[in-house]
Formats: sequence, structure tokens, C-alpha cells
Amino acid sequence: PILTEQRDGYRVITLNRPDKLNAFNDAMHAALREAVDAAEADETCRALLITGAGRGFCAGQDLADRVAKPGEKIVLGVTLEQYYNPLVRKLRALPFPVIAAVNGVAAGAGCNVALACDIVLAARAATFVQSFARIGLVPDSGGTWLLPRLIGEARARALALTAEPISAEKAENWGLIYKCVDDAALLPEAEKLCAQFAKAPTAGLALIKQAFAASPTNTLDAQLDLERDLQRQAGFNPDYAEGVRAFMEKRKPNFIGR
Ligand code: LHQ
Repeated sequence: PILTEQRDGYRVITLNRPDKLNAFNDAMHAALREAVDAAEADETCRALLITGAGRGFCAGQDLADRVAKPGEKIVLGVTLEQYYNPLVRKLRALPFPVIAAVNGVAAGAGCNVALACDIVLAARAATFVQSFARIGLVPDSGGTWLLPRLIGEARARALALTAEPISAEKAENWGLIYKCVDDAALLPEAEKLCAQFAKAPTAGLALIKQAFAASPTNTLDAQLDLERDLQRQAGFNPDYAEGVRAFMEKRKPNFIGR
């Protein structure tokens, strides 16, 4: 259910249950976790690209997988505890950039997993839908935290409560995602970004992720202190010295990375 490709300095993970719009079943959850862990363990991996096979990006949880049989009660919180929450935490904490290339519909947890990535690119044909409310559920996988921060309370509440799909173009205009591109340009653009990250001062980028992770709950005062500490750490990394040297010598830097 997951395809992994190793490229020069980054990995591409493709959610691969196209006939179900790449909805998550247990096998896909397990395979994705394994693929993400493998990328993290590989020191030469300096970016991760996540996309979907076929016409969808991800339709969220496979609802056929979570149908209660008569007399049975499915405890949905367990699915979150077991799969989605660790996934979202992991994507945020990976010490390199994670790029989502949203090729088609991103629904439910599929939408929020995409939004949890550091950079979201979407094909013009893609749509984003907080489909949870249609089936009586609550936006999960960080949706109620991310949405108001990305697009403000007014739009976040409306999308969550109405489950209205929004186009990639609107998603870009609202600031939900970074960029909407022509369908054919999606993967080339995403790979270009990854190739750039494959030569980046990765340890420094990991510190940038740390700063953003702390920002929503910090006061400006505390965040200034954190920036000082992270900058001190960045300054000890040889990639900083290399970056400055390359700038002075008007040449391309040769960064070590992780
Ligand atoms: C699907 C699915 C799907 C199974 C399309 N499951 N088959 C966490 C905790 C624990 C449990 C519950 O969930 C969660 C988190 C969640 O993610 S909750 C939200 C779950 N997702 C949804 O509610 C979205 C359901 N899907 C849709 O609303 C539509 O399929 C969208 C809007 C994504 C796309 O619509 P269309 O482009 O019209 O495609 P389609 O509906 O015809 O789907 C194509 C096929 O994929 C179809 O199968 P079939 O055998 O009839 O061709 C669908 O049944 C299947 N599929 N999503 N989540």
C-alpha cells in the first residue's frame, strides 16, 4: 500500500491504494510508519516527499475498515492513538523538511496529514475537505489545531462544521497551503524542492522546525530566548562556517547536512 523511492538525498513515499483514493487501512498505516522511520534512520535522507497514486491524495481513514459489526463498538480514539497521532508528531519532528504533493482530493485525516507536512504543494485539480462532520466525527490528526492557525478561526470553524470542499487555488489564497500548481507541474516542482533540500544545511533546517514547533505556545519573550539558543547551536555547525565561506568566495556551498 506504500511505495518508497530513494533519490539522491531524499525519499519519495507514494500512498498506493488508488482504487480507494489511498484511504488508510491498517496495512497502509503500518507500511507508512515503516517508510517514515526508514527515512529518518537514513542519514543521507535530507527531505521527504509524500504524494498519492492515482486521482486522489488520501481519503482519510478507510471507513470500510472501521465498520462496527452488530453488537460491537469501535473505539475510534484507539486508531488515533495508535496511528494518526504518532504519524503527525513524527512528521513534525523529522529533522528534515517534509513536502506533501497533493495530487487530488485530500479528505478527513488525509487532509490533515497533508497539512501537517512542512510544505504543501497541490495540483490545481486537488481539493481539501474536512469531511469528518459529514459522518459525525471531529477533525483529527491535528486539524482543530492547525486549521485556525493557518486560515483563522472564521474559516477554520466553517470548514470543520460544514465539511465544504475547497479547491487548491482557494487553499493557496487562504494560506492553507504553500502553493497551487498546474497538475503536470506538481511532481516536477515537488522534486525540485526536494533536490534543493538534498543540498541544504539540513541540521539548520531541523532547528528552524524546532523554532516553529515551539512558537504557538511561547510568548515573544520566550521565543526570543529560544531563537538565541537555537542560533548558538546552529553557529557551532560546520555548515554555518561553510555557508559564510561560500558566500564570501562567491561559490556554491557544499553542506554536510544532517
Ligand atoms: C473510500 C474512502 C474511505 C473507504 C473513498 N474509505 N473507501 C480516524 C479515526 C478512526 C476512524 C475514523 O476516521 C478517522 C479519521 C478520518 O479520516 S474520518 C474521515 C474519513 N474519510 C471520509 O469520510 C471521506 C470519504 N470519502 C469521500 O467523501 C469521497 O470519497 C471523496 C470526497 C474523498 C472523493 O469523492 P469522489 O471523487 O466522488 O470519489 P468516490 O467517493 O467515488 O470514491 C472512489 C472510491 O474510493 C469508492 O470506492 P468504489 O469501490 O465505490 O469505487 C469509495 O468508496 C472509495 N473511498 N474514500 N475513506
